[in-house]
Amino acid sequence: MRSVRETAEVQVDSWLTEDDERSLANDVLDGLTKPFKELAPKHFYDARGSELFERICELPEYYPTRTELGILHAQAAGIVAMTGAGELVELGSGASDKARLLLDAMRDAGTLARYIPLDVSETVVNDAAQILREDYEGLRVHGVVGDLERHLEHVPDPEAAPRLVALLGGTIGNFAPGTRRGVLSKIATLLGPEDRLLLGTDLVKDVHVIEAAYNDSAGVTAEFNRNLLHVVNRELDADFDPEAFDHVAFFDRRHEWVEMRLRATRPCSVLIAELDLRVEFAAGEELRTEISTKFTRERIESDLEAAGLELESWFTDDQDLFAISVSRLAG
Ligand code: SAH
Ligand code: AVI
Repeated sequence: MRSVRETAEVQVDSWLTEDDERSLANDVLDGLTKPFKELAPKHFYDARGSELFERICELPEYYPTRTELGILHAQAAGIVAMTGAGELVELGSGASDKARLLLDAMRDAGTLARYIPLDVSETVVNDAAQILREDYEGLRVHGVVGDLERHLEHVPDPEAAPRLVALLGGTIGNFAPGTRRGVLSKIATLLGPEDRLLLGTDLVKDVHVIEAAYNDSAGVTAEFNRNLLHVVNRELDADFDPEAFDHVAFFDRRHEWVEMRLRATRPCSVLIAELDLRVEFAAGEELRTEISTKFTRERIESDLEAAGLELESWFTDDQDLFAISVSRLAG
């Protein structure tokens, strides 16, 4: 563990070590040698990728962010009153904008004590820790830079009050179905009987609305998608030409998820020097970069149940675009 920042009120620990640089290398080795090439979406989020994601959140076509913010706006006070929560653990915290609504509610209830953001992106954890510390008097922030698939045991132990563990934005939908249940099971180990999981999930809806959200007219999602190639170029000394790849995003009705892919517009021979690996792309060949699952209430309930959790409350918007579920350890 590397301590990235430490003052009386702010501590940020990084669990991303040299091994984690190898995690990208190993993922690239596995993913680019498969018959159908694939890379994990967690590698999008270097500083530029996190910035591009924040721009996506502002796009008119990208409904999830504003819809989830609306739900939180309406429900945060009730959730805090129901749980008496004084701590917020946020997994995949990004810019921590949504956390503010929960922190405001805890402050208003007089219970606010500590915020624990965890993200793979060091810049977002550091920036959020600094800004939130300034904005909330007396708040302690303990940031964790790490991978929520591997570093959840480094989330600090609870202190006095019950806590909320939040995974918002629909990020759970970016994991494949089996991995998703594994992630939820690990998250369940963070919960005591008084604690609650807040899970933000995008819902199944009109396919045109979904596909527009991933094919915005300003091309920001396309740049976000290509950023993965910039990351591999920089981190592994590769020579992808990102402009030789088209952004592709479509809704797969059978799996009920969006697939984002990068399609080679011409034959490409790519050298990944650090791995001593040459990868060939035929013209038209695709690399899958992300799935983004769209849920039904039934599917969420069965995933929660498989992870030893039970649904307690279900909050959605008036068009049923997005949902926030509150769940607890199954009794
Ligand atoms: N929660 C925010 C950000 C969502 S974007 C919101 O709702 O707007 C997804 C965030 O999850 C990014 O900040 C990304 O860096 C982080 N992330 C993605 N995969 C992760 C992983 N495996 N472990 C930890 N963080 C991850
Ligand atoms: C972070 N995650 C939930 C986003 C999503 O919608 O699946 C990432 C994203 N990909 C393209 N646009 C946004």
